[in-house]
Amino acid sequence: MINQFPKDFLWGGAVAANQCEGAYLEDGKGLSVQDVLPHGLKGERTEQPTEDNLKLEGIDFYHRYKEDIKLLAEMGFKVFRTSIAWSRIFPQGDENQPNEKGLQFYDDLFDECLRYGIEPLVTLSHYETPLYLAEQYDGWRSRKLIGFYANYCQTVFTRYKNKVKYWLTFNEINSLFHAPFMSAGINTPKHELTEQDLYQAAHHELVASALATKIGHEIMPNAKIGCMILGITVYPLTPDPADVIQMMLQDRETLLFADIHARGKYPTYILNYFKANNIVLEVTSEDEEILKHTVDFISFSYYSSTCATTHPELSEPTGGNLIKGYKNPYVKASEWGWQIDPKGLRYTLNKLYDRYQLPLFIVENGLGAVDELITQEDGEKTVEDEYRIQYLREHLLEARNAIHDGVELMGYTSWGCIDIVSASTAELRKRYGYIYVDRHDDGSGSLERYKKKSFYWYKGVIASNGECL
Ligand code: BGP
Repeated sequence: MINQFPKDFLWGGAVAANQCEGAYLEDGKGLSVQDVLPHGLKGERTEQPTEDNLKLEGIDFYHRYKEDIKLLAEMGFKVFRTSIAWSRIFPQGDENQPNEKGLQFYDDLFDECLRYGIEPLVTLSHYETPLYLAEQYDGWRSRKLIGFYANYCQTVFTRYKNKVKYWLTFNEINSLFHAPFMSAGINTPKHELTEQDLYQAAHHELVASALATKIGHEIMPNAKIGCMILGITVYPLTPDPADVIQMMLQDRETLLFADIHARGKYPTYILNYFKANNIVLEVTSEDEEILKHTVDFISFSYYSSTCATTHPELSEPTGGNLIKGYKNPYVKASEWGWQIDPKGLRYTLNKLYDRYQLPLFIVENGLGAVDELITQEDGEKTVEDEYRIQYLREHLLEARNAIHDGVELMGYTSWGCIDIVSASTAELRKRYGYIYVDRHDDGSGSLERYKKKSFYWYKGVIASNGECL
C-alpha cells in the first residue's frame, strides 16, 4: 500500500544545542548570541550573560546526554536531530584552529547515538552564531562570515564524515527577516536595518549554505545535505482574489529561500522586486557559481498555519513565534496562540513536492504545552499528555496522506523530544517532550527525567512504522 510510511522512514526527534546543552562556558566554549538572550524574542539582549537566562544551564544535556540518548533509543529512534554549537568548535568564530574539546564532545555524542543505531541529523547553525561574530562583524551582514562558516563546516565535515550522513545548513534560514539578531547574529537593532541590509545578509547566508553543500559533497560523497525553512503556511482569509494575491506574496517570502536552495539561482519575482524597490545587492560572479550547488533535500518546521488578507477588519492577528498573519476561524490554537492545523501539513508537503520534486523531511513539529507531573499508584511519576499525542497523531495522519498523494518524505523529527528551553520565549513551562525534565522557569528542579504517556505512544508508532498512530 502506498499510504504507509516507507520502510526506511527516519523516525525521531529534534533539539538544538543552545536549548538543551547548558555548560555554556565549559571546555573552552565561547559565548553565542543565545547566551545574551534571556527572554528569547521578547525583551532585549543583555550585555553579558545573566543569571535568569535558563539556556546557560539548559537541561544539562552536555553532562547527561548518555542517559538521554538511552531513553531516545528505548523509544526506537532511528534519527536524532541536534545542532553543533559553533562556539564550542570556534569560540569566537573567526579562528583558524578549532577547539579540540568541543570537537571531542560531539564525537562522543555521535558515537553514543550510533551505538544504538540512531543516525545523527546535524544542524550546522541553529540560532547560535558566536557572539563575537555578532559584535565584531555585525553577524551575517558581513561577507566575511561566509569564509568563517566555510572553515567551520570544513572542520566538522572532515571530523565527522564517518559518523554523520544527514546535515542541515541553517535552521529556519528565512527567519533572518523576523529575528535578525537571534537568527543571523546581526547586532544592529532591527529598526535600523533596511530591506537592502536584510537581503544582503540573507544573500551571504545563502551563498554560505551552497558553499557548505559543495564542501560537504566533496568530503562526504554519500552525505545528504539539506536546507531548513521555517514553514509558514498561508491561506487566503476570504475568497477575494486580492486575498489570494496577498497569500501569494506572503508565500514567496518563505519560498524564496527554498527556491534558491533547490534551483541554484534567484527567481525572477525577487529580481523584479529588487528593481522596483531600488535594492541593489552585491552579488559576485563567484557567488552565482556557488549558488548552483543545490541541496539534496528540503527540510522544514511546521507548527501552524496563518491567513493573509486585505480585510484586516474581518479577523485578528495570530500568535506564533515568528509568524505574522490573521486568525483562521476554522482552526483552534495552542495556549501560546499558535494555530493548530494538521491538514495544513498535508497541503504544505504537497505544495513543496509539486514545486521541487525533491525529498522532504519534517524536522520540527509539535505542541508546546504546560504539563503536570503526577505520581501514579505504583509510585512512578509521569505526565498524562493526551493533548500532545492527539496533536502529533493528527499531524502524522496527514503526513501519511501526503505520502499517499505521492510526496517523497524521508523522515519526521518532532520538536523538543525531551523538554528543553523554548526558543521564542525562553521558558521551560512550554514543553514539547516525550520526556519530562524536572526544571522550571525560576531555575529550580532536580533535572530528573520522567517518561510521559506520549513516550510509550511514540514508541508504539515507531515500532509499527506508523501503522499504530
Ligand atoms: C522553531 C525553532 C526551534 C524551536 C521551535 C519551537 O522556530 O527552530 O528552535 O524552539 O521553533 O519554538 P518555541 O521553542 O519558541 O516554542
